[in-house]
Amino acid sequence: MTKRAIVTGISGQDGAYLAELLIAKGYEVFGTYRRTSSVNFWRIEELGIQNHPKLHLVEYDLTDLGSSLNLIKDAEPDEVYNLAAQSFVGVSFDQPTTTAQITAIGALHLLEAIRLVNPKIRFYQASTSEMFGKVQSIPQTEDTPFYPRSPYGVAKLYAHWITVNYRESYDIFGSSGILFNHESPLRGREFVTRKITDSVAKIKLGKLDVLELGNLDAKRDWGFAKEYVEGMWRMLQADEPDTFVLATNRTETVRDFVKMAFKGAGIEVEFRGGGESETAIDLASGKTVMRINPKFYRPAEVDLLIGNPAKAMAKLGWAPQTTLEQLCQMMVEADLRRNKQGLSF
Ligand code: NDP
Ligand code: GDR
Repeated sequence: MTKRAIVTGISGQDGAYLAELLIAKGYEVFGTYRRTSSVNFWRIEELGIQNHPKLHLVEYDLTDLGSSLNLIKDAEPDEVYNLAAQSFVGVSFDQPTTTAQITAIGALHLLEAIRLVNPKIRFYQASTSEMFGKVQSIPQTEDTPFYPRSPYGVAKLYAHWITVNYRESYDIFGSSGILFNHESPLRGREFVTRKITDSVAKIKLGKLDVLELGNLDAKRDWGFAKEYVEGMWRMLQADEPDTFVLATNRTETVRDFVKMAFKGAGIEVEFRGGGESETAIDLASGKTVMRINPKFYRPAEVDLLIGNPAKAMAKLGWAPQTTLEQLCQMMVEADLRRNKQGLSF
């Protein structure tokens, strides 16, 4: 029988890749989007699935319990993937209440709807390495204690524990994927990797002079989003619900990624100075192509993330494949193409 899945957040990076994967596996997919004055489906358009007969676009808001009940009743899913969130850490400091309502309570709404309508539905919660925050051990695993450092991290921690709680209290198949940063050409431009690759492409094409960034010392474990959504699916095919880390077990600084991206566009840069005065110079032209703007600093920072995906490798047969160099190159090339075509998303 054809399986049915709800993917909340179809307009986001992971929602688009997951919908593509599930359609390829023969699922009937119900992808949710929010009503706005101008809905933007550029990601599923890039993937060429926006008009696929197996993809049904459903208007839905995670902050509304009634909307969650109707969604679960109407779609009659076998699986629900909760990817919707206010997912930008920086914004969560400015909008902590909205972040909590969407990112924390939103997950509870879906779990309540599942409990009331059909507790046999399998549920995936998009948890995050941001829950480790001020890390308590290196590398981080499923057993590392949490210490979130932003309203976003705190909200995600609630969603994570309520998923575990519904698993233990009501026997709901709720699995939580603690995913480390994952990027792609479909990443939003406010996140640092895509901001860098898009700006590097614009600098290369003479459309921008300087890239402005915040903390260059932050270290992240960056993987390829398309591989991470496969891990989400595998979690819901397992015999038992559980919690899994998906990561690459490699960490690099934002500075390293800047250098890699410029190199990918054929520009050799050298970093000079330090702190708020640090710059990157194009060695061929002598021009400054990157400088610090303190407005991009955060009130509290997550300094270092590196995850050990050994449990997912052993129990789900999942493993990251794409190196950071390959990922960065893929993103730079996509942004060069888009900028040449005058596309801005
Ligand atoms: P995006 O920010 O690209 O997508 C988030 C999605 O959530 C968008 O489709 C957005 O819709 C939707 N959304 C926001 N608020 C609501 C709401 N009130 N009701 C319904 N939908 C809403 O995130 P990613 O695709 O990168 O990430 C997917 C999930 O995984 C998120 O929950 C994120 O926090 C989590 N995560 C991501 C990681 C990463 O590195 N990418 C790592 C670990 C976890 P709209 O387009 O209308 O804003
Ligand atoms: P993150 O991703 O906070 O890890 O959350 P982001 O790309 O926003 O930041 C990564 C690091 O880069 C530093 N940084 C900057 N970040 C942004 N966005 N813009 C800048 O100009 C800039 N300069 C330096 C940040 O301070 C930070 O240290 C992402 C999101 O996808 C979350 O939803 C997800 O849960 C986590 O990854 C895992």
